[in-house]
Amino acid sequence: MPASRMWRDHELKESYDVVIIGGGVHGLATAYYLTKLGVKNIAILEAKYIGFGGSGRNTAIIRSNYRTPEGIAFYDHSVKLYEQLALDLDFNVMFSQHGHLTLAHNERGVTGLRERAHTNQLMGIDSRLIQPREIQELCPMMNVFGPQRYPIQAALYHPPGGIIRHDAVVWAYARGADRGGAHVHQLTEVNDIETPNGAVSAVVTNRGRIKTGIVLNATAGYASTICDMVNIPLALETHPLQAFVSEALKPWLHHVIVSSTLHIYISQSDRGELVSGAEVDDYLSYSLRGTLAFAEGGATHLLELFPFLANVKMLRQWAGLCDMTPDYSPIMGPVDEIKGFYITVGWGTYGFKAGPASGHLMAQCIQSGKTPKMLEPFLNSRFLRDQLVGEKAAASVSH
Ligand code: PYC
Repeated sequence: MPASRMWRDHELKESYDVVIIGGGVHGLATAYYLTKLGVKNIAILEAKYIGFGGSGRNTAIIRSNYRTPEGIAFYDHSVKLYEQLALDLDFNVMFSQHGHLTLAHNERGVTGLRERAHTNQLMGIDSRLIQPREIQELCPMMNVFGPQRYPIQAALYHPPGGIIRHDAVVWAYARGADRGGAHVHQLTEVNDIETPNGAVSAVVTNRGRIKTGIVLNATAGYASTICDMVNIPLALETHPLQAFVSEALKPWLHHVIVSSTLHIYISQSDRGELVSGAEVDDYLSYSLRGTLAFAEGGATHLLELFPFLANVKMLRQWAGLCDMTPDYSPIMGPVDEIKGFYITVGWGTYGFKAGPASGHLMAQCIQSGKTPKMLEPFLNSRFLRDQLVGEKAAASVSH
């Protein structure tokens, strides 16, 4: 008997109650949680294939050790949903909570991490400042005490942080949404959104027109292109973020290691590959190509922390698109200008870890028509109110 497909193909229906643009973790999670709330007539439109965008191009780091109380509460909600996800979706998403270490190499860095540790602890998050001796115990292979340009002074240790298998997550959400009745439409590109009288009425795609009263923009890279269709400017810039992966090694790295001074983060996957990345490219671009400059810079910084990796081979390199907002926080919720138009965008370099929380809360928002409390700080209107949610210092690698 042929194996059954994880989700089915469908003809495009003439109308759906909800149309979700973007078949990444955010769109699929929203669809899945909507079906659990009883909303079944949903289309998820993906221009390429499921997980083609940021969901297939990230380094799959999960954590909640953010800086602001709003950010911490939100990402903690996501970690908790991730902890239950394999059970909830009946699919092994390979969540490995082996701990997350953010290194500080100077006094200002230590102060920043201490502040974060205190706020994390006040919010009930397992997160604390540790000294070089404990860092060395946790990661014996790291160059903690040897000669270095930027000696390690302390680290923020976050035991529940870790890594997950990103494609397992998107496939499992797609299957869950499909089983709940949602239609997953790949290779379906949105060309226009009709909004007569200030309310969503239809979405025009390369496969035809769909009548609908509710649209969710859950795209990355093209978030502003979709919002332009309804004349809503977004406060974001799109930058590529690159990463690379090494040949498989025996397991030796049992934590996620991040250094913003060295602009590097690294973890070891269950297959033994080292997965590493840096800060976003400093130019605006939609290019998905890797650069030699990034590979050289990343390798150089990595060798400062782990000199023994000098002869390890890099297998492949890639780039994804990151929509960076001024405060390094996402933009979620309904928009004031257009009835029935919702967004979950601006996910910068922190989108994958947030997928379950954004999906869960956006589904509640759409189903009830009311913005959940946890989403309120992230509304698009915060830029007009000048109430930013400053998370730049807690982005894994920020300049
Ligand atoms: O925010 O944890 C993070 C992250 C890791 C890689 C890019 N962003």
